[in-house]
Amino acid sequence: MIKTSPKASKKLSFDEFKKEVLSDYRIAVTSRECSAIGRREVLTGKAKFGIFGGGKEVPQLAMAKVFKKGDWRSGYYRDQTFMMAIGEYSPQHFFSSLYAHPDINVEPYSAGRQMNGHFATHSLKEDGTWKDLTAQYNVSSDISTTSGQMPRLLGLAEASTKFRKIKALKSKTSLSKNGDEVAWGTIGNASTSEGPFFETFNAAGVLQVPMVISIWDDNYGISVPAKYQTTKENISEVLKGFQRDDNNKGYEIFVVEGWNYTQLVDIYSKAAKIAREEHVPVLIHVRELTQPFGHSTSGSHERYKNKERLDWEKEFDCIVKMREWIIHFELEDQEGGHFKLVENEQELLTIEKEVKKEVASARRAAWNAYIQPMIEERGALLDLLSEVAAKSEHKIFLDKLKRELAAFDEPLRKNILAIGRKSLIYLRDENFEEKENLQKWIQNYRAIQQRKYSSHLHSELPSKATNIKEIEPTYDEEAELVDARIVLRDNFEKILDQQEEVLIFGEDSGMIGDVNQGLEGLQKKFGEERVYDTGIREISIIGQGIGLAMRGLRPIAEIQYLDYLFYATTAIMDDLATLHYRTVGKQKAPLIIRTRGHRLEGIWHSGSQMGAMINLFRGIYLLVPRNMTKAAGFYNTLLKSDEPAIVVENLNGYRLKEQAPNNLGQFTTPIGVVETIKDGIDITIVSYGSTLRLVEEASKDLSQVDVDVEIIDAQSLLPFDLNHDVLTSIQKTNRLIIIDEDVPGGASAYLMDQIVNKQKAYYYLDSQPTTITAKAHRPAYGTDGDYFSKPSINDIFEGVYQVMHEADPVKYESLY
Ligand SMILES: Cc1ncc(C[n+]2csc(CCOP(=O)(O)OP(=O)(O)O)c2C)c(N)n1
Ligand SMILES: [Mg+2]
Repeated sequence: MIKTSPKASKKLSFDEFKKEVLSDYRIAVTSRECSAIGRREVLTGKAKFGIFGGGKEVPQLAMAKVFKKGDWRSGYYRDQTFMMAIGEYSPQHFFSSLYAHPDINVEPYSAGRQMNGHFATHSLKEDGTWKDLTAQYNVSSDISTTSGQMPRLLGLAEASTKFRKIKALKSKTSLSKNGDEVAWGTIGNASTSEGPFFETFNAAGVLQVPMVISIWDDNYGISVPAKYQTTKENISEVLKGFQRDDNNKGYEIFVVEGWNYTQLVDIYSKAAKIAREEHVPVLIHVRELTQPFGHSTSGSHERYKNKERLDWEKEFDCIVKMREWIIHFELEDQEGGHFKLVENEQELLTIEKEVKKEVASARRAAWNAYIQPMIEERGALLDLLSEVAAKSEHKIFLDKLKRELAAFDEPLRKNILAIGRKSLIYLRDENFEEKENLQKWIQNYRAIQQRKYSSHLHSELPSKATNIKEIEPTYDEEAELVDARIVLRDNFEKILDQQEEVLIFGEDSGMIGDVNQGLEGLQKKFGEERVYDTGIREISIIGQGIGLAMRGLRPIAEIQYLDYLFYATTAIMDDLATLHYRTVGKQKAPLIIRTRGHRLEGIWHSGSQMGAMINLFRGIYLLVPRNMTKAAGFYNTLLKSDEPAIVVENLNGYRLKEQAPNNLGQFTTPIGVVETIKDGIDITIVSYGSTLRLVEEASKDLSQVDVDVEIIDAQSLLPFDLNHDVLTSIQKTNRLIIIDEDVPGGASAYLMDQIVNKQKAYYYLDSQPTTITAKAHRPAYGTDGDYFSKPSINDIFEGVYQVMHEADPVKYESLY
């Protein structure tokens, strides 16, 4: 006889309790049945890959009970039972995502852009504005990288502390209710070996944010057991030092067996209360979980688990244990009343049978919804091909293609388009109306289908950042020349004044106002909640920013030097850059990353790896202002819109003099627009950032020898020159040279491709387009190290002069 208190938080009548337990059991069994049938779908070829939540069902039921509307989850691919328990994942959703159904209304997590098991809810309305996030469950979109969910979790939790502590944010009641929201993280035991886990864990302890991290511990990471993953083979043992005590803030840590339903319910309810009320982070180490289907459909666990382990997993399977508990549960009250959850096993067998039927019919419905449109589309193409074949001299080949297409039992769009496109090859020497109809159909079909896979890399709304028009800085008549950092600082002051949801943080950003004093005095004026220092932990600074931005705040996360941005590469590349794309615009994180780069000193502070950023960070704007007024204008533009961006300030530009504008916080620098900073007729030079100062110097020397250069500041690398102004310049000069401080083949190769291929400048070039870049190695330290590593004024002069010499060797005689 078990004497138990089934629900710690509220007293339920036994009938209610029984109903809740049996409903939980039904969800667990449904989830398991989906996994089993899902695996079969992959093995029989209907889906490509499957990763499931088998063996982790019961603790997720407990987590779902205390997950409230307004709360956030940042988890991983094992959480299907949790998603079902909060009502955001039906068996039909399960199969739609397994088949990769490319419609966001059918597969609401990513419209099939991600593998199954990657969840999300919708934060945004059709017009891109926030839904009432406090009235819904919030699931931040998952990514596949192990522990990649951790940095973002920090920001999701920190947002609650901001909403609780910053008075001006109290009115934003559709984003938060007094910061009562908890951010729930889930992670596999092996993934806790990753750096982002430890970094985030420490940061959350420092920040004291309402975060509950659950570790689903099945003792393995694919085939590698805990022995090779975790010191002492026990992550909560290792993390014991984080436990809070009477004298020190820290974590509350719980350890629980993952098959023990009642204990799990009890512990999750305690954890939620601590995090929600006290804003203290909590760790729940859920041990003794299993993986009955192995890691994924890519292999079987019999290969690496011995018989003893496999037998243990069968016995301690959390659903098996929950089932036993339900059957054996008996309760006696003080009046001698006798209560049972089920009269006999048959009741559970009935549930299990019903579930099997439901899952089977959900599978059929999902498959039909997925395949039916494609069968119809194939029909349309077959009809067109028949009409064309009837008139074509190549009927025999077209009939063969038709037979090929008709033979697919389950045609995919790839099969349909491949046949359609191939047919045009046979028809290339014929012209008649039916062929035109076929061509139009193929082009139209292709455009419609392409969008399903390629839309929403950036905002597609009228408010998108590239639509923000330029407002030029204005100046008093007697405007003084000031250190450029003052322009930046005074503009940030205006921003903080105007927009209460703006927060600025990073290493040394708080008390001293950043290492270059661009935030000097602003913490004092706006308080520690809005302008603040962080630990030295780049990936979680970015994660903090992503999470804060996903909850409706406007963070500016500072990375002290561009060279150190790469510590945060995965958070930027895998999470931030893909968020809008992978949710088809249903979630956004308009994070502004502020950093400083280009020329300073040596290997670690030169910050010119633009080519790497351009290639890795598609989905984020990459802005390279040449001075601080331009930089300030970019911040203003970005805050008038809502998309993520990186702004690279010039490391050696803070003490140069600039005029102080009088419309601070107002003027904007347009995104995707170049600026011609010197007119000329002989050659177009495209450059950006602090290199431009050298180009301007060299241009003076060049004018002495009768070379009149046109200088264009790219300003914005992603996107670059949307108006094709560089092309217009080349139409005049017929020559092009691209100059930057990146490695050869870095950003200069990207700019060359944009100008010569995309803008089709090759039509107008009379000379070979060339580049002047830094050397392939990292820049050496010191004045001479710089001179021999990066383009100098001499290099620029000679590079440009060489082009002119080749064009007119008589006028421009060889220098050497
Ligand atoms: C950064 C990264 N490295 C490796 C992988 C490949 N991978 C996917 S899941 C996994 C094991 C994760 O194990 P664990 O964290 O214990 O979670 P479980 O699958 O056991 O629930 C690995 C190595 C990945 N997705 N991301
Ligand atoms: Mg594991």
